[in-house]
Amino acid sequence: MKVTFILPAIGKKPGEPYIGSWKMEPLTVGVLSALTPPDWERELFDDRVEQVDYQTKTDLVAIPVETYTAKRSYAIAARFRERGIPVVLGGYHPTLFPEEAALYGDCVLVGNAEGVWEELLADLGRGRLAPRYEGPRGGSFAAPDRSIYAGKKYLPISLVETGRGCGHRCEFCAIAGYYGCRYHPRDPEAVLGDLEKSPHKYHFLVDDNLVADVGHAKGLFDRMAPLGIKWAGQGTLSMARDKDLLKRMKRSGCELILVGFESLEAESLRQMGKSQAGADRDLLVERIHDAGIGIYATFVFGYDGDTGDTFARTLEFARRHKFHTAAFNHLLPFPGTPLYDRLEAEGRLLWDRWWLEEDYHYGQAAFLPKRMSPEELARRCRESRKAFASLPTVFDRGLAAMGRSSPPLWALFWAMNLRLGREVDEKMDVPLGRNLDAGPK
Ligand code: B12
Ligand code: SF4
Repeated sequence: MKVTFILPAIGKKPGEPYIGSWKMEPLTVGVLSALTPPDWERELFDDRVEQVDYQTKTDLVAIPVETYTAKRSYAIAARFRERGIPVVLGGYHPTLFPEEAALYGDCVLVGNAEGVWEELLADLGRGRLAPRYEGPRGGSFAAPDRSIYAGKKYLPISLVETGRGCGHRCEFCAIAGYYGCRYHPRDPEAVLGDLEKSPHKYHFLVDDNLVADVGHAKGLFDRMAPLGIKWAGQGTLSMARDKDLLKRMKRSGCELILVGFESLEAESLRQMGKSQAGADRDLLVERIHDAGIGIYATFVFGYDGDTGDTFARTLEFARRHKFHTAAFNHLLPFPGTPLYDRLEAEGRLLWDRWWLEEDYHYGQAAFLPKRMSPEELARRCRESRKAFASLPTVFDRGLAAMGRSSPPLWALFWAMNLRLGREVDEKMDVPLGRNLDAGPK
């Protein structure tokens, strides 16, 4: 028996290559491959870096689906189903909106695959594939089979999990919906095993909130320190309330941490249910920088407290703290989140399913903001990104980065920032689900 994994891409501008900074190894597929019994043959087509072979001889096609890639996933699924090959859909989007996924696949796996994927394959072998399987939401973690990435041109960085989920309840967040606002730490021994086996020195610890359980995080960081690796991760600003945690993070190889500031507007923070920072925001930022860790700051615009002035204030904040890098995103209603339900109830969605719309482009607002038009929201986000990526700002931030960070972080700074402006142009206006079966990858 053979399973074909397909990692769908978002979309592409005609004749242009796919977005370079997104070409990371797909950890999801590594994990699914590890769970697949050894007597199964397996192959991977990564739509971001190669053409999908629709004629491949296989018994099952398995597609991880995110909301941004749903349209593309369904198109790929249709091509295989025409040939009578069963398709299973899983991941964030099918878990949060299984009713939709069920229309486009023969089978939907809701939740995590550990413990259920094996059962699904056995059922297929017996000719009894069920339309739906329910997996756990956190708890057990399989170590990835990285051999499935062989021959693909990915960025030289390994993705590793140290836990799943997050205890917070931010209104817009798909993680909160998927994991029911609970955090599930992974056994540190298993994390260390993954790190030791990984072929790269640089790692992205993919948890959405690495510091959700501070005790677990500290213990893990202490055990990582002797490995001599470098890593980047994601966590809430509250981590800086614990200086000891920051010290251990740095010692374990942390170079860069993505922090979701989301907003500087008190009303917007209240509305989104984000409570990890307030008046002490500046102090906490300085503490992270003083610990020798760079910050990838992310902001979201479009909440009801946001006005035109919010963008200027946020840009000033990002420039003043000379962040390593920053993202200025518009709010987006993902299905299965309280945000989506609220905007729908308020009649403010521009489309019921923006992710399937023929003309929807990356960077386009999908709802009616209260104090500006959808076009102004999208335009101002783009302008903020470009302003933060302008050369004078990059050099100003680069000098600060040199003073406060290690040589690897400084090198990373230039690698990321010198092409930041170009990257903004690359991503903006990419049409979802289009132009992927021809042209350069
Ligand atoms: C690493 C990462 C990236 C990397 C690239 C990842 C890659 N695919 O190569 C980068 C930085 C490029 C990236 C970019 C973006 N990302 Co991202 N990313 C992640 C992150 C942090 C980790 C993903 C991961 O490896 N998880 C570990 C694996 C093992 O877990 P898993 O995917 O959930 O898989 C398990 C189950 O869900 C299930 N499963 C999953 N798929 C399938 C499929 C089948 C067939 C089966 C049976 C089971 C199954 O089995 C697995 C084992 O249990 C997640 C958040 C997270 N912690 O998961 C966000 C996340 C997936 N990203 C998200 C988003 C929104 C984006 C961007 C759109 C951001 C932006 N505005 O630009 C882009 C889109 C990029 C794209 N799709 O091409 C959202 C998606 C939300 C949604 N509803 O779809 C997430 C959930 C973050 C969030 N907080 O909401 N991302
Ligand atoms: S803190 Fe981050 S991961 Fe946790 S619910 Fe909020 S946005 Fe999601």
